Amino acid sequence: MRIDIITVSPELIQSPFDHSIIKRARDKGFVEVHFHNLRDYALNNYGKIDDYQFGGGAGMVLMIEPIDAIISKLKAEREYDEIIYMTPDAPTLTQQTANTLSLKKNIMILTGHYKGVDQRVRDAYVTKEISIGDYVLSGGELAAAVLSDSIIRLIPGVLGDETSALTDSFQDGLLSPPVYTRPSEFNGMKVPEVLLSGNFPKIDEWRSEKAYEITKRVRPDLLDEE
Ligand code: 6GU
Repeated sequence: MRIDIITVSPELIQSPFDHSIIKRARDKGFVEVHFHNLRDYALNNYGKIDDYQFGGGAGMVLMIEPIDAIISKLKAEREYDEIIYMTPDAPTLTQQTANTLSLKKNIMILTGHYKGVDQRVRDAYVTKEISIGDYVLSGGELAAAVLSDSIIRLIPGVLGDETSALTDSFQDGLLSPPVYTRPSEFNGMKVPEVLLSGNFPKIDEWRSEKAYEITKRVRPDLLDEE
């Protein structure tokens, strides 16, 4: 997979890609991530990429020309499965969306800043818009890192233990059950007996029950959706 990220602040987004599972995925060639600084496509030597909004109102709007320049350049080099715009006024990212995107070949992610981008960018180029939740961030960079992480870890082969992504919270519509490791007792706090029993059908059953219990308690809305 190849992910191209267009941003005003590459330095704000790069570090999550240099650690842990995502770094390993890049090192092993499962994913290539390229960052493009929108300022390199500015209209003039002052690096102008934004302007006041027509009709008045606070906040600057990212202009269409620099964005057109970088998107056109990338599109001439390869075909993109999706051109995604990160914005709070969009459908919320779900595990299902991450699953679907993890099977794509080339993805472009455009991150907004200030008041966002000129609507014509969204109308003309963007094929999918994604928010990461009902709150506002100062820019789309962190959201793009979140989206990329959720996708990259699902690329077949990235997680060593192939089953581990399948047992994630949300993958079966439920949150994850609690986990424990050694010691089996700490300051009088004991690990549930069943997990030490070696009885795997019983352990599976306990985990399913717990997953259901926890989902019902903290995210009952997930059960309603079924
Ligand atoms: Cl994608 N961008 C911004 N700026 N804020 C957000 C968001 C995105 N998703 C949730 N809040």
